[in-house]
Amino acid sequence: HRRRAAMLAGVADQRFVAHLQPIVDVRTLAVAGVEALARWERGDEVLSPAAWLPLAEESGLIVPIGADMLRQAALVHDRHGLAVSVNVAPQQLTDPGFVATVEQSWGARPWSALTLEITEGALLVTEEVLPALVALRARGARISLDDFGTGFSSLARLVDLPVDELKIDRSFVQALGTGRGRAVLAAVVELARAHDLAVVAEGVETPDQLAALAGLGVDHVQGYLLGRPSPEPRARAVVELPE
Ligand code: G
Ligand code: G
Ligand code: MN
Ligand code: NA
Repeated sequence: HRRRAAMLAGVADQRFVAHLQPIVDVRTLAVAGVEALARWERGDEVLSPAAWLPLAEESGLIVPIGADMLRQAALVHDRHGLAVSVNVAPQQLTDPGFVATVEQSWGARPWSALTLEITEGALLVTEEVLPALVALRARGARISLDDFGTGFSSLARLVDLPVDELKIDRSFVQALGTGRGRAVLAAVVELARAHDLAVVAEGVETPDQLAALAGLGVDHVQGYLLGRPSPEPRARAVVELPE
């Protein structure tokens, strides 16, 4: 209860802060947008979701935390003109006020600059989450299937869902060193193409991974090689294109 009270106070004091990680065009390395990743700035500590997300979900506080992330995403768009991707928890999607919360946060901003990241698991657990996604997508928001490939679901089923983008989990990027890993990703990219889905690869840490992903034809890349999450977005990726 004490941890829950501390978390509630943190929400009220707006201590859950969006750190921003660049999402980069795989060919030009231009910054195409940023992912907002929540950090709890508690005293001198900066706590990653691993330290507090389970309790936030258990207590339901992920709903107001998520609403505050949407508020911050809109400010990021205003300040930097960037497209922003926001992680959305299943509990937010099933909350009756969610569509109105997103509409109020994003207001008259261009809807194509807002991407909502939903995990594959969340989307498949219950069809209950679909109406909110359909409504927000009709508004113009983009829907991204986060951690794609970790959910053991059939690809055929996934592409029938209301999604615009596949965000390939970093475990697949790590497997790129092997011929088999490369073949799996090639199949995913082909599937995405066939269904007009954009492809983002996350967890890109090495130049070899970046080159392989460019070769496979993904659209965007994200990872420590391109830039770590930080409170202020950077204007360009940290790596340089080879001459
Ligand atoms: O930023 P980091 O790698 O520590 O994130 C760890 C996990 O927490 C990731 O799965 C990420 O999707 C999740 N996460 C980060 N920010 C948010 C958020 O604002 N809302 C939700 N629901 N999950 C988030
Ligand atoms: O599940 P989701 O994709 O939202 O999680 C993003 C998480 O991955 C964030 O916690 C972020 O800090 C982390 N992350 C981002 N880039 C890298 C990377 O290159 N390597 C690793 N190991 N983690 C990363
Ligand atoms: Mn994400
Ligand atoms: Na992910």
